[in-house]
Amino acid sequence: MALNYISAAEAASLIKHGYNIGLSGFTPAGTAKAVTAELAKIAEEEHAKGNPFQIGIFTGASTGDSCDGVLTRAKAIRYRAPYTTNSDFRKAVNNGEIAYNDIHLSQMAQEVRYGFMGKVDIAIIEACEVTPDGKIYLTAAGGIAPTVCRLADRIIVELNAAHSKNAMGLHDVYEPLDPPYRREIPIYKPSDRIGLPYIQVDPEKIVGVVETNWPDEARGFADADPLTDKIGQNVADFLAADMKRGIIPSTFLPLQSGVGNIANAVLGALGRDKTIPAFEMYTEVIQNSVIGLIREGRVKFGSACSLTVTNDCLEGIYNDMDFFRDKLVLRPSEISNSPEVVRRLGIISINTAIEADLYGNVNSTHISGTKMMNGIGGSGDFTRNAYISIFTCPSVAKEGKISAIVPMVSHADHSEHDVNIIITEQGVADLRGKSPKERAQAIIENCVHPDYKSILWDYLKLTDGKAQTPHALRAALAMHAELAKSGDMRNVDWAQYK
Ligand code: 0RQ
Repeated sequence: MALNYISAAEAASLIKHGYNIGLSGFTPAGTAKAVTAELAKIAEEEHAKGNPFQIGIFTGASTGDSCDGVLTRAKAIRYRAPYTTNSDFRKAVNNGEIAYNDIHLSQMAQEVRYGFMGKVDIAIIEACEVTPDGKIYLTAAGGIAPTVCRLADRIIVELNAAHSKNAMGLHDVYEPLDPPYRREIPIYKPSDRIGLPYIQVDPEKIVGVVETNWPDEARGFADADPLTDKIGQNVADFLAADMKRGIIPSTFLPLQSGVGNIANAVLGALGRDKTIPAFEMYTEVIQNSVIGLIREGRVKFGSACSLTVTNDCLEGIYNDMDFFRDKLVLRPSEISNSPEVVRRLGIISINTAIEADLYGNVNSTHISGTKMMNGIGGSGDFTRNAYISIFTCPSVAKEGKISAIVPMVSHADHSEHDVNIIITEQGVADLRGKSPKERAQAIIENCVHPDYKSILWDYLKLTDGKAQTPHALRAALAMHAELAKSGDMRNVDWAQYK
């Protein structure tokens, strides 16, 4: 069957008010761009005519501005899942304008398959190649593309020349069976390949191929600074010490690392610490720093869902595929983040917290308990199942007005049962094998900023100190209330809670 080449505007016109669209991509890598940008224009035109026009978006993780950004500004999104980082979307969500379902990334594809979020009307898939017999070769991310391709009534392919055809072969496309007859995902080491290098679809479902030349919209990250460097060094020193005393095998264990400046600094420090042997990554996002470490031989293999790298870095990979082909694999998010595989491989997970409490509960998503920041992303997939789960964060935010360590988290994403280690620039709190009261002591002594140490010790004095998890309930969120009142948690006055 011949492929039907159409414009982005023609493709967008196939999407109607009330539809759910399923997108390729994971972070701005590999996501649809041209059709969603045209769709925003249609929404604005319809709204100008007084007609409703809103859709549901199912995708792998965050997207770029040409998807979440333009569609949010056009007020075209009714519902969206999962993770996003777009600031306009964030504002709209916190204004109550969009229904945002923030779920674990490993669960997104299966929850769409189970029908929890409704039907997928149209899939929009970015590809570097598509064949008349229905083979779609993805670009820089796996995401939920295989699932939405299979479930959607119709598929639009964005054939993006900004991604080299050298990307063919990077992917390992595999969709697990659904319960009750689910089998194990047969990945026994990060480099195992278990699927196909393309998505096979019924060619009849491909209603249009849109040719584009639109680079990914991945953000660059700020250079490391003394604070992120110190956090990174603390992580590297902690892992090296754990290896020295035999808790981590001398061959080391595969690493997962979150996204952002701290993650980059952590990887930089691990790369430099030659007491740690060259290691593997089984992670969701590969950033520039990992590509550098692969080139240097410090990272032996990288398994991920996306290459969330700057465009010059991506071009470097595509131009050097002979080198990278046996050192990288991209997987769908339900495989890259699979709890089963994470536990089997013994992953060391490293993610960033917004705040943590005295007992080791972590908030990754909500500012002061109510306002969505980004979402849980894959942090829960890895943390709950890791060999060692680590959270990092600066000890204070906003010039010291906010302590990242609080008596009780204002929103809980990762519970005390899942969090092993908390690391700030101040030091390392090793919570493994400790009771809640011992954990509180370790966290205050090692992680809290000097401005807040006595404040948190004084909080504990408000409790009887005997209970399994001592709390003074009326005062547990007083530091957050103080922030809302005076703009500075340091002004909290415990006297009124005695
Ligand atoms: O504010 O942007 O105004 O400067 O939050 O904080 O320190 O720059 O750190 O960019 O790494 O983001 C947890 C949000 C950290 C992120 C979070 C303010 C702070 C700053 C950003 P400004 P930093 P980061 C992989 C795994 C959840 C998902 C996850 C995240 C801004 O890492 O979304 O782990 N993680 N996914 O000032 C008020 C506090 C604050 C605070 C920080 N306690 N109160 N504001 N900030 N702490 C990714 C995927 O899954 C794809």
